[in-house]
Amino acid sequence: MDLLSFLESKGAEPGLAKLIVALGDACKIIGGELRESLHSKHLGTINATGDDQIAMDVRSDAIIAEHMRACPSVLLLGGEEMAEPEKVNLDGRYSVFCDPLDGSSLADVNFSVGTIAGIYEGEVIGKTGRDMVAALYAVYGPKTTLIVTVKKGVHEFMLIKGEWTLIEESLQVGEAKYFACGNLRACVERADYLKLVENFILNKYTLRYSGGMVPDINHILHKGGGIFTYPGMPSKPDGKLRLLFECAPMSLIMEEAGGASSNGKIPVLDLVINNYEERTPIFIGSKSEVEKCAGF
Ligand code: FDP
Repeated sequence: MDLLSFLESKGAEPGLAKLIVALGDACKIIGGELRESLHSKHLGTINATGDDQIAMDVRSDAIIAEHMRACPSVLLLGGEEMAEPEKVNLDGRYSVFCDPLDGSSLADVNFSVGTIAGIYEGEVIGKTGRDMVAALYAVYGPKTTLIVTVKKGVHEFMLIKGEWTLIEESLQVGEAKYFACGNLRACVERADYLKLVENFILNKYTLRYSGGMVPDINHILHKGGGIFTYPGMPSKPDGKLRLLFECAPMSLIMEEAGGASSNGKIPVLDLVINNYEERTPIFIGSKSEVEKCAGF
């Protein structure tokens, strides 16, 4: 089944369904350009939210923006490469927050990278991740895939002969002993994180960590469980990962698949959005593993 028919069958409002299809079209182009161009060199520039940029970051941002500007239902477009969200259509219904190329520091070594997006009705300040109406991520690996939720489960499409084709319905996250611990540098500043990591090792968990949030979380979804962590530390209390266009959409997808996500105290989806760039620590994956992390 193609993406539009599938979204309609899940009851997605027509403007939302078309918006997701437009994001899917943008991801097709980003995936194609990643495969066939040499855009992974560092530019020596820093983006609006403080990261080093490669040419493909800038290009991916332009591809997403072009597709969103052509979509009448988009009100606001914000994301990793933009200082302030752009007002796209004053009578648009949805705000889209997007990380056009997550994990771009891995592009030069040919690891999997991805695009993440969260979609809200209206403005987002003062709302929480629970107000999202849909979230998705694309994975650019040996296969190009798209994981989507319109809050009716989590479903996977694969790019086959240029079309997004449904390959798996209702992905489920239960329990599995895989760990992906980001920001291990935090162990130097906080003994609790070192103890948590030691607990995974001593309990014979299998390490599966790529350094890219998208493939690391995709691993949990496909192996039916596990945990991804990126804590804060005294010198950087909120960690690195952005709430609006990394942690919130991934948390919606994880909860919809039966998993959980926390900042160590409360569910990431319950965090109130105060500004467009805010960051949050994150512990995401199997329910019992997220509880274990909070305990530590
Ligand atoms: P990247 O900087 O390569 O874009 O937020 C982006 C992210 O990658 C995540 O995909 C990844 O999990 C994390 O940063 C890795 O951070 P460290 O460089 O601190 O390990």
